[in-house]
Amino acid sequence: MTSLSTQPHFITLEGGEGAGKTTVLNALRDALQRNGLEVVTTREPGGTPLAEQIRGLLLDPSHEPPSPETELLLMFAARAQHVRETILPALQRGAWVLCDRFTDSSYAYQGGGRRLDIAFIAELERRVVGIRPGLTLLLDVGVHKGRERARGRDTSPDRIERERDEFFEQVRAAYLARAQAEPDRMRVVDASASAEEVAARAVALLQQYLRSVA
Ligand code: Z5A
Repeated sequence: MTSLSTQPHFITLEGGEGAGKTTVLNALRDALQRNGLEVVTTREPGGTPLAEQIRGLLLDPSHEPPSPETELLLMFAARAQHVRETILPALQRGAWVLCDRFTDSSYAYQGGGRRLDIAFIAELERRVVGIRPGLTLLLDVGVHKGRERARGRDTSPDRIERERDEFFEQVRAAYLARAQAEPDRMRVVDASASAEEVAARAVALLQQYLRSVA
């Protein structure tokens, strides 16, 4: 694999902590199913038994922190497995795939947050992943507000959730820069409103997208 193909039936959700991806994912799944479509929902890192084990390694705060390079390569190792075992087989049989995070997360967290070389991430994306989503919804919320929401839910934050606000500001800036560079694929949803309102905005963007690919 050395190039990237856009998969129109592949939709991803992105955003910082507490952006509300879970609620939106459920609303998008329901909307697709109401249109009579088969939907596979999945997440990253994870989405296969092996990739879920890699997720455990990545988020466990009890061992020594991985170097940024280790973190990046583990994200891509999990993704390589996920694409081949879950995403491509589903797309090939005609299902729609809704994924909570994908390669944009690596650009935002490992590129923006950890300051790793974007060209290296792009090379991994081409060689290891080979696909990109037709539509990505970026749920954008201020770092403080998002972290407050996540704190309300988490009893024990994972390793990445323990980072400083400054890290998450860099992640947010990287996401917004990507959305600005690819406005057709990546649509920004203001996620500071109520969960119902955010889900309704996301579903409206999905309906618009479905009309455009019909
Ligand atoms: N990561 C990476 O670094 N590189 C990569 O390539 C990939 C991932 C793929 C695990 O992801 C970590 O891996 C993640 C990025 C990194 N680390 N961080 N941070 P994850 O998706 O499993 O973890 P997460 O982003 O921390 O998930 P999250 O905090 O659960 O975000 P969310 O799914 O968007 O939030 P939520 O569970 O839907 O909502 C959080 C709480 O807020 C919950 O109590 C909701 O009821 C509440 N909520 C949600 N929406 C609202 C609104 N609109 N108003 C009020 N309250 C709300």
